[in-house]
Amino acid sequence: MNQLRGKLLIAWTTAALLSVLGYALWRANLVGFAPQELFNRVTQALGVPRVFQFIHSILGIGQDAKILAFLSVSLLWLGGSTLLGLLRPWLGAVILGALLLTFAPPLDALVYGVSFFLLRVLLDRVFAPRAQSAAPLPVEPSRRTTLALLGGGSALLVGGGLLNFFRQVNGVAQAARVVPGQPLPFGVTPVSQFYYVSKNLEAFDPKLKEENWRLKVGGLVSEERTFTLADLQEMPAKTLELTLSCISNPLGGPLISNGIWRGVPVSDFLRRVGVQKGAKYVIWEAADGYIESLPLGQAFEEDVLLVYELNGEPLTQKHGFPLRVLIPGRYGMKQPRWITAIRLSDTDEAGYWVQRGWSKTAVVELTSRIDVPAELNPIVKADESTTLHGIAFAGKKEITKVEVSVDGGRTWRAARLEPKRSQHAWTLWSLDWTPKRGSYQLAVRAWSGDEVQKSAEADALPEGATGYHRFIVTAS
Ligand SMILES: Nc1nc2c(c(=O)[nH]1)N[C@H]1C(S)=C(S)[C@@H](COP(=O)(O)O)O[C@H]1N2
Ligand SMILES: [Mo]
Repeated sequence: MNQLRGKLLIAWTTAALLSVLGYALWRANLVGFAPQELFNRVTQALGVPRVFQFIHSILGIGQDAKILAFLSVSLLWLGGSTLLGLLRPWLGAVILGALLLTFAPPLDALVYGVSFFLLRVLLDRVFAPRAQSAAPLPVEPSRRTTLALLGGGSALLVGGGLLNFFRQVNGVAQAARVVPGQPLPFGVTPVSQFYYVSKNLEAFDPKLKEENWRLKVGGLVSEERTFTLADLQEMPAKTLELTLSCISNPLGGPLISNGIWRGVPVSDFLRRVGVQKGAKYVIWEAADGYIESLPLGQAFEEDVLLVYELNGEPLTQKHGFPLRVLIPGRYGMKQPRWITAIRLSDTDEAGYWVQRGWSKTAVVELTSRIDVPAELNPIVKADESTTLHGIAFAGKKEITKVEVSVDGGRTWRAARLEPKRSQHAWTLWSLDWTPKRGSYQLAVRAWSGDEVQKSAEADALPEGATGYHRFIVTAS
C-alpha cells in the first residue's frame, strides 16, 4: 500500500509539474497550454446549439458556464496525467503524446511527451532511488499525508482558476447592473464597467504588444501590405458613440454597453490598399483564432471602423488592444477584437460563432430594458412618486417611442425619451409613477417608427433574444 501511495505521489507530482512547466512554456509562446487546448477541443465539440442551450439553462449566462467547464477540464487533465504517471515512464509518455495529438499540434505533443518522461524519471530518482533494490521507499507517506498532498496540491492548482471564476462572475454582475442609490451606468459606460464576453478564458485572451503587432492585409488587394498601429493612427480618423451588445444577452441582461470609439473608416482603409476585381468578402482574423466576415459592400458602409480607442483611451487589452472591428447595427460577435489580418476573398468564410450555430448576419434586434427599479431589488415606496428608468436600442434604427406597462402588458404609457445621443447609441427613457400599495408587473417595449419590439419571447440563440423585459415590483 505504501508503495502505491509513493507511486501515486510521484505520478501526481509529475502531472502537477508538467502543468506548471506547460504553463510557463505557453507564457513564453513556445507551445500551447495543454489544458487550454483540451478545453478548446471540448468546447468545439460541445459548442453546438443544443448543448449550449442546455448549459445556458442550468448555469445562466456569461462566462460562468465556460469557467466551470474549464475547471472540469483542468481536473480531467490533472487526473488523467496522474493516472499515466502510474505506468512505466516511457509508456505514460507515449500515451500522453498520442492523446495530445488528438487535440494539439504535433510539436506540443512531442514537448509534453518528452517533458513528462523526463519529469517522471527525475522524480523517480529523487524520491525512490532504492525502489529497485526492494528497499523501503525513502518517502513512506501515510494515507493521510498522501491525501493531504494530493488534495491540497490539486486545490492550489485549480484554486487559481476558481479565484478567477469569482472575480469574473462579480465582474459580470457589476457590469451595467444598477445598484439602488448609485449612479446609473447610462450614457457612456466607463471602460471598467464595459461588458466583456470572450470565447477564451480571460487569462488566455491575447496580450499583444504594440512593437510586435502588425495588421496584415492580403488576398484580393492591389498589394499585400502590413500596417503598424502608428500607421493606422496617422490616417484620418472618425470618433463615434456606439452601443455594443452581445447576441447572447438575455432579455433585460447586462451584456450591453455604450462607448465612444475612435478609429479609421474601413472604406478609407480599403480604398488605400486597393481592392481587386472579384473580391466579394472581407475576412477578419484575430490573434486568438477568432474569425468573422462581411460582404465587401457592407464593409464600405459608413461608420464601419477599425478602432484603436475606447472612451478617449487606447483600447485596453481586454477590449481588443491594439485594434478591433466596429460594425454599427450588429451584435458583438460580428466584430473581432485583437485583429491581426484583413483578407479580401471571393468566397465567404463562416465566423467563429456562425460555425457554432449562431446568426450569420447578427443584426441587432429592437430591444429595451428596465433598469430602475432594479430587477434584483424590485421594491418601490407606495404612494410616492418614483421614476422608472431604462434603455432602448435598435442598432442602426432610431428609437421613436418607448412604452411602459405596470399591469403586465394590458395598458401602456409612453415614456419620456432623452434626446438621441448619437445615431448608433442606446436611447434612455424614464417615466414617473406613483403606485398604491401592492404588486405590479412592469414591462417595457420599444418602437422604431411603426415597428414594435417583438413580443414573442425567444432565447438568444441563434438570432438574439426577443420579448419584453418584465418583472414584478412591490410597492410598500
Ligand atoms: N478575437 C475575438 N473577438 C471577439 C470575441 C472573441 O472571443 N475573440 N468575442 C466577440 C463577442 S461574442 C462579443 S459580444 C464582443 C465583446 O466585446 P467586449 O468584450 O469588448 O465588450 O467581442 C467579439 N469579438
Ligand atoms: Mo457576443
